Amino acid sequence: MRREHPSPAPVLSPASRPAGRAGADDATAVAHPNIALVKYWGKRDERLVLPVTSSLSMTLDILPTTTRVRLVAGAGRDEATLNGVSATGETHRRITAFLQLVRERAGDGRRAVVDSTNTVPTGAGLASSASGFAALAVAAAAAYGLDPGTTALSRLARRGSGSASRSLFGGFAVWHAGHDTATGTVTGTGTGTAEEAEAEEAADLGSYAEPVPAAAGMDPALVVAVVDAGPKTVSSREAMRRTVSTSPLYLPWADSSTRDLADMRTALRAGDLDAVGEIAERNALGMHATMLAARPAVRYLSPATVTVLDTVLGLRREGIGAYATMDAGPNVKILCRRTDAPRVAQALRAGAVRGSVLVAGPGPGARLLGGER
Ligand code: 2P0
Repeated sequence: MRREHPSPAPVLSPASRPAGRAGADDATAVAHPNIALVKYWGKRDERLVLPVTSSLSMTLDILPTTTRVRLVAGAGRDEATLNGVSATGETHRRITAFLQLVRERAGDGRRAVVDSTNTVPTGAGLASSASGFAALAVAAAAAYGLDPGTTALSRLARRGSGSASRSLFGGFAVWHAGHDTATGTVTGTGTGTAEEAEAEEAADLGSYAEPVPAAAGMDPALVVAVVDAGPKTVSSREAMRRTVSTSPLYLPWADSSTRDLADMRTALRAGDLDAVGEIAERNALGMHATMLAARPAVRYLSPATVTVLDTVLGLRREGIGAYATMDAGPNVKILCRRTDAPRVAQALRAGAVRGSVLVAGPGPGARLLGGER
């Protein structure tokens, strides 16, 4: 793994190290963010976090999240801190709801204390829910004594945040939507019959991530251009919901995304980085088009984003294979060959990007610190 930008190893003082065995009541895990090359945009079931389409990502070797879960006998509620700050409101609600799932599976009602640390540069504006819920899934499962295997952990992480299912794995990972068509049936809401519960369980079982084979010689890098570190005005959860329910472009994109995924797998197997980049760029631009057509429109891309897109086009005209992808925000991630990453980073710094420019390579999957994963 490369370290062009130092990837801080998760630092735990000896006193804070967990015992490192399943069911130790105290476990710490580390997970890295991932960037989708074929995007997840839209749920067919909000409660189970089942996506409309399958997606495919690269896990990064920078910006890990380290999360410790300690079980506390007799506590009345879960406590959580993120970078030392107490979680409140929606953030606390999501963490507690997630821990509740783990408690139900473990048959252990004890509440937990969660301490999570991101190494994202302050205000870098990069999503941390993927690495955050992946690390929480691994640490909480170990603390509560569950050892379900990586596929089930991926399904569990999905319930916290869809993209977290992919951060269980290193390198490239595909998250299966879990049904055959982009416009699959919406599953039940959990309030219905035994048949509905059975259908829900089947849908849940079918939606997980797994590693995707890629040719060894490809050597990709993702150059992250932070053009705006501010908070987003519309959450990705709300933006997805609005896009699915109001955008006339949503279903055509979902349909084309299914083809993009098949093409992407072929390009990765062949080690064809230019094809990988072209597919990733068209898939991301299409996703943003669906949002622009939502009512009211969701527009994450800023003038600075468009300037970076021009820089990327300029690099391509010079013969450098550089391809852009954007998520629920204005920042741009540029896929290129590792050998071209310094040139790409330099072009970005010379151009529009006033914020940080980070260079990432393929990173590792989530793991428990202390031995067993
Ligand atoms: C992705 N994004 O595939 C897409 C592309 C943003 C744009 O996954 O509602 O935080 O928690 O399942 O995973 C961001 O959405 O959403 C995301 P929830 P999540 O990476």
